[in-house]
Amino acid sequence: MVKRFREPIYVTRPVLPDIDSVNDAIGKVWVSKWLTNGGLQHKELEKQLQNYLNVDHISLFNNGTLALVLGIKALELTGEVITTPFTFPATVQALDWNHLNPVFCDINPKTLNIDADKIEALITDKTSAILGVHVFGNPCEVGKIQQIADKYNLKVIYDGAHAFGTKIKGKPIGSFGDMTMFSFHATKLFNTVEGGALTFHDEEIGEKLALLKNFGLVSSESVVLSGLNAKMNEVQAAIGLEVLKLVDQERVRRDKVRETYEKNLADIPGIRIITGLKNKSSSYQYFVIEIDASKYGRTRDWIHKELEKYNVYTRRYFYPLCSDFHWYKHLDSAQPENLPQAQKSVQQVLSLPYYGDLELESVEGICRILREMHTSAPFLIPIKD
Ligand code: T4K
Repeated sequence: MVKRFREPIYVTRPVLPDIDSVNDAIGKVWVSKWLTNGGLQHKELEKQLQNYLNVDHISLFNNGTLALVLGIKALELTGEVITTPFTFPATVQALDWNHLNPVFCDINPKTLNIDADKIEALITDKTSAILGVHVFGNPCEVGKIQQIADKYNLKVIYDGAHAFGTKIKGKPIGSFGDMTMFSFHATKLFNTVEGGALTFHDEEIGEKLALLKNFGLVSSESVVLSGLNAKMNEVQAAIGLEVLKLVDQERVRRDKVRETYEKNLADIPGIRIITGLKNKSSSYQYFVIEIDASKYGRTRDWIHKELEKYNVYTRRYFYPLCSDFHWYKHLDSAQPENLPQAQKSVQQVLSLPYYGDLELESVEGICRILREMHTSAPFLIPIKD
């Protein structure tokens, strides 16, 4: 019999530097009396992240969503953008804010990313870009996507909110496509409390982004375009510099958590691990499984609810599908028969608790619960010796 955990176990916890180091970092900001609008902390974080992510250019923002909204604006897209329905609402909301129409493409059953083989059939004369998401840190098929984009002269943007530090065959994830967005929200591997960034190749885009995130001001009395306020402030940047010191160590700790889950879940029928990448190929952002109810004996939703009785709070990222939002439901590409894999995966996917501080004993406990739920499933006949 597995016991209920005394303290709640959440899907994730933020990476937190020691409070004294945070106080010292914020102290420097206070002494400078420079709190925002591109101060020293901002400059330093930008430099260190450009180096860490190994990218040509980077621009920091106050969150990932506004980074994506303004990145899309900077690329001057029009008409339709082909994207995935299996993502966080922010991905498609960034299109909405740019008055662009999403065209939903079904997903790959293994990676749960946009299915590169289904993109071409969705291209029309209104298509201006492909917006892929590296879901749970698993990379999209960047080669195939770029080939399609080159053939039809489309831009490629990646939502890499989950992909901090991932590499594809040694190449940094932020170097693919025209632009990649990263989220530095509290729940991300690297956080600045709230925050985000865009990485890109074109220096001119960098100049445009600098204007877009600062009201379009080219000088104190000259406004050249319609922008927003989307700047990262000095306190966020100062905290980010402290968190960045901990990221490599956090990756090692999360690798142990991943290993423990994998060892303990390996032989439970009906469970497939989606986020099994290791080392530099992994962002160590989430640990996600897929439940095949016909083999496991229980549905994903049943497990999700039942685990709460044990004080374990999993998440059904990304439920519901974006294509089911009431303002998209009428679109042709949003019809369930056009998205069979996404419709299936959205019923099966579950994010398990995952963070460096999670004790390995707790991971073993969660796996024991998952095993017991399977063995006690109603339709299963106990195997006799
Ligand atoms: N694109 C994609 C693919 C994304 O996943 C996201 C964000 C974005 C774009 C947009 O990026 P940002 O604009 O957010 O930078 C969370 C995050 O708020 C969101 O950033 C993230 N994706 C999404 C997948 O997850 P919720 O609604 O699940 O967060 P919440 O508050 O329920 O937190 C989850 C758990 O984390 C809590 O149960 C406990 C723990 N937690 C949370 C916070 C905020 C803490 O322990 N401490 C905390 O401070 O959205």
